[in-house]
Amino acid sequence: MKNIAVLQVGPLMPIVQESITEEYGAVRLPDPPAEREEFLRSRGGSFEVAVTSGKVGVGTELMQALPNLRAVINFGVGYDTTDAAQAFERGITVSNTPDVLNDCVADTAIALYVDVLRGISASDRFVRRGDWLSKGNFPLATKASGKKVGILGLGRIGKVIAKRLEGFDCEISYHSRHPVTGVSYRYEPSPRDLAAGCDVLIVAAAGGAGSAKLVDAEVIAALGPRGYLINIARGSVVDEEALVAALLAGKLAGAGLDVFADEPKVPEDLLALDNVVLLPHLGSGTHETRAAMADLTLANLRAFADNGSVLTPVEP
Ligand code: 8YV
Repeated sequence: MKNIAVLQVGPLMPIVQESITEEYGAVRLPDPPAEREEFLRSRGGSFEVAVTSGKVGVGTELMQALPNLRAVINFGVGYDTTDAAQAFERGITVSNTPDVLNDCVADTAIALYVDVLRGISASDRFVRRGDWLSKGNFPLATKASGKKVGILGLGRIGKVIAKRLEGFDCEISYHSRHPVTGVSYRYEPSPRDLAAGCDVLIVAAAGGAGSAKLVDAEVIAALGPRGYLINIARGSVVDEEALVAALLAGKLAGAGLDVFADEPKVPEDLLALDNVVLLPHLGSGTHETRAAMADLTLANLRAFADNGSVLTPVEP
């Protein structure tokens, strides 16, 4: 067993959990609040590395209760649940699992895109209800090819989504904090300008304080009643109340959502809407991609244990 004290924070894939327990004797942080508090009081100072997932993370208070923490190894590309600012201030290394999930998350964005515009899930329900027999043809939908698509956040995943949309002959524009070099897509100076100039807005920006409610009521209004919103990033990037209000009022044509503000809770009002496709945050959820994420998570932990640095660090 290697000589580094590892804390498991939250549930992990069985292969990751088994490996960190076998190789490092990792200890799981208790979930019940009273037990957790006592555990951290008596043992918090002993852990050097925390292994967690993007879903749970090492938040502000937990990080404070781990005074000798040197690394947070995060399963997932998103690390918005971890207090990265505190980590960087304290010189704590943070790693994530970039790139290995680009294909699957981009595929999910495209699946939502085609589904929402063409009404695939809605028409599946139509067939199952027997409406094809009793009501006749399914109503006409919206063409998916050749649309103007705006991508909010042209990072690793955003670029793969754009590449897939080129195959649909889409005209692609984007907004990121800075224009991205080496791409031919049109840069828009703000989320509002991006939304005003496209038919479909795809949210692919990282979560966290910097992107909170970047898609607000004004951006949704700019997208307009013929516009569609797809979100495969984080629920926090969209003002969910404004989104629901626009959909209920017919001020947005439809939405495809893999992520929500308070998962696994989904706004009740969306459940009855046929122009909305709702997924349970499954963007990276394939055997192949989760295995690759597990491998990278373990490789980061092993590299840190062996030489004090990780393979895919999060940059401050
Ligand atoms: C994971 C994700 O489901 O990588 C991410 O940021 O959102 C997903 O791939 C999640 O992080 C696992 O906790």
